[in-house]
Amino acid sequence: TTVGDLGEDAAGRPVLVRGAAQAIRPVSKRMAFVVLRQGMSTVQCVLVASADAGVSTQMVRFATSLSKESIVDVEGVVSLPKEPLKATTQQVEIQVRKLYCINRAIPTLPINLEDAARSEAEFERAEQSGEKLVRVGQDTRLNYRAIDLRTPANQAIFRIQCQVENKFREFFLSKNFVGIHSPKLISGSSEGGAAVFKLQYNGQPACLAQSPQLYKQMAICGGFDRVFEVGPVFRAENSNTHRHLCEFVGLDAEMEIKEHYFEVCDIIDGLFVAIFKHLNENCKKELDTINRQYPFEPLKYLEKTLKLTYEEGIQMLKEAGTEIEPMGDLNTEAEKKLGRLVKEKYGTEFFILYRYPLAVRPFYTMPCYDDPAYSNSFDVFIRGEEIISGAQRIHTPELLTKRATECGIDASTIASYIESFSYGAPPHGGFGVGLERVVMLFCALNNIRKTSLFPRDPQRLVP
Ligand code: ATP
Ligand code: AMO
Repeated sequence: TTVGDLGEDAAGRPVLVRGAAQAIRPVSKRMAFVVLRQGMSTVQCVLVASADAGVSTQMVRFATSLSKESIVDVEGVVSLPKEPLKATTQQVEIQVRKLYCINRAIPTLPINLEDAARSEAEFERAEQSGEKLVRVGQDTRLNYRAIDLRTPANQAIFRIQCQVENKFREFFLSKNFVGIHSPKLISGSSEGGAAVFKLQYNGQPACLAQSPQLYKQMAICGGFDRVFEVGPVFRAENSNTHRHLCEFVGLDAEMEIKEHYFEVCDIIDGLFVAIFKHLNENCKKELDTINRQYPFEPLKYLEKTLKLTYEEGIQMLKEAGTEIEPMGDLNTEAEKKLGRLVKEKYGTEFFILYRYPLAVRPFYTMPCYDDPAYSNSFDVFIRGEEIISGAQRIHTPELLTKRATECGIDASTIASYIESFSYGAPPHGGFGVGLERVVMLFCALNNIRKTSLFPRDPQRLVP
């Protein structure tokens, strides 16, 4: 039996349920409650010593002697509760006939799950009423992630993450993209930056892929007109921020462009509107569960995604009193401010900013035909933070060599990539999304570590 499926229609039915004993409350020698949890759902189990039910006082004592989080099997009959139950639990009880302990947890866990599941508002209310509750810090949570992951909010976060990934795949398959897997052990940097993890590959220097960039483009050269990939991305980030991980899940796409790189933006528009709709319509339980611990406003987005030029963005910031170097990049603070301004003016927290200065984009980015100081590139923002970078790519070896050199990259280190464009290569473009960032920002969570199962940041390699 699945706890989440237990409803009033099950009343009177015998059931056998395995779960974790989340809370154990003795009432008397003859009576106790055990709250049993499976995933995001809990059900209250009632033990009452009675000869009719075959429940002895020893069994009640045994149940109350269990340590929290022990795994138990409960055999019993579903019943309607005598008193109203909390809205967060199943609205039926199980009258226990038999209870077996399958595996005991240690008596005192390093994290108290009830504390780990409380919202900030609960802590504040408790403080005001003089009750002492202990907040569970981020590091403690991550040190004992196997316990921390059991909170309802965490169970919901990773179900949402799975839905985003699944929708991403579904959407691309429906648009005739082919799923690919590019190598993660590669010979050099793919983004031109220094943030690479270096290693030895049978005596040769190598590194972990910073993105599938060069290989997804070479797949286009290889005759696949549309490809996507879901895979790990490694960045040797050297600072601790709320939105950078050293390993994250990259959702990447690359496609032939027929006339204009806005064809890529149209794919992003369709993809994300589909993802947001799906989450809002089909993941209500998960979103409500996250909301209870980490309250957030639903994301505001338009049916047709807003596109603004980088210049318009700079102008909006300028008018609001923020001076930005017009040909420089936006820093984190400016991105956030622009997010707020766009929300006020256009009523959306999801938008595309395009036509970035060429100088702030990677070497493979196509310069604008009308003004090569700008580029056919874009970033996409949720709640004022970047979730996507993308662009049209350079598809001629001459220009690619020139741009690599201008960006300080020795073209000989990426010779096979550059040569791929001399064998007949179509105009193309694509984009990369960070899965953890999408979930973090859709749910307005304040830290990317919350949306990574076992996060890797500059300090953390275990667990
Ligand atoms: P990516 O670099 O992969 O595109 P990003 O969110 O870091 O993702 P950028 O446009 O490079 O986007 O950076 C935007 C701003 O974020 C930078 O101006 C800088 O303020 C900040 N930033 C970027 N990387 C880091 C980092 N590793 N540590 C601290 N701050 C960073
Ligand atoms: P970029 O470097 O902007 O672009 O990365 C694409 C997206 O990946 C996410 N991201 C990160 N997420 C967590 N931790 C990090 N350290 C981190 N760095 C990036 C962000 C970002 O928008 N090759 C290009 C994409 C392309 O043009 O196709 C690229 O890698 O959500």
